[in-house]
Amino acid sequence: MDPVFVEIGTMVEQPFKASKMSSQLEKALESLIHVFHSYSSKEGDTYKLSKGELKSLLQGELNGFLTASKDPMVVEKIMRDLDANCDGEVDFQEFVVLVAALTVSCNEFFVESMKK
Ligand SMILES: [Ca+2]
Ligand SMILES: [Ca+2]
Repeated sequence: MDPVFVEIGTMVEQPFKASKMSSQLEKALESLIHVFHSYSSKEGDTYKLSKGELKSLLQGELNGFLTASKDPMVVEKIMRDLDANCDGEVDFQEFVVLVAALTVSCNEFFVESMKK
């Protein structure tokens, strides 16, 4: 693993174990984890999203984005894009790529709206 990530691991351990994740961003990270696991634990591997679980997560948590897409294959495409190691499931590390991409896009619209 990249050295900076190893360092982040040690930075996170103490506050996480002490349940001192209390800032707005820390809470956002925590809810990201909780949302992922509430869907990933429904069937098969507890720590990975099957295609069905990914679909429920998208429908339950990102329905606005999902319905904005006119593509009926959108779930399949997202699945294929996210499944970097091609094991047919989306683990947390693969999932955050989607979250990062959505966050970047949302921020672009946010910045745009601030200019007006
Ligand atoms: Ca699962
Ligand atoms: Ca995978």
